[in-house]
Amino acid sequence: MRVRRDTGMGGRMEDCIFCKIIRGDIPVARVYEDDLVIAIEDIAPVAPLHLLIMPKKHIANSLDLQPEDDALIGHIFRVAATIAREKGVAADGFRIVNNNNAGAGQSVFHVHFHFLAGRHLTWPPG
Ligand code: IU
Repeated sequence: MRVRRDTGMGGRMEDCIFCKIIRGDIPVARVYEDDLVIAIEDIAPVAPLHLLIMPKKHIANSLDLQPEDDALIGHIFRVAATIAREKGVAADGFRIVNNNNAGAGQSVFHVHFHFLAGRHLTWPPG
């Protein structure tokens, strides 16, 4: 795989584990789904409610976003707010985290937003 250090780390969507989940090749329960995004439970939760909200479109990370993705990212934040209300965590607080590149902890190169709730979340994050 060609590594591009100035952008999201390339990678083919055929090999992308989140694309496989989105396509249904790997069966995973969907907490939320619409035409543009899915939300799933993280397999290694770090909070009582730890979801991953991701676009169905393969984008490696925020460095690869294009102007035409602006509405998509706004939509993801509104989906997060909807989920927060539906799960009853809106008032107590929730956090949205997007890691970009390995130095920030990104391990899956399909852009995704961690949705964390259900416990007191400290600041600054580690
Ligand atoms: P990161 O920000 O790229 O590190 O987040 C990737 C997350 O995806 C991480 O929290 C994993 O536990 C999670 N995850 C998952 O939920 N299911 C998977 O099949 C894989 C990773 I691979």
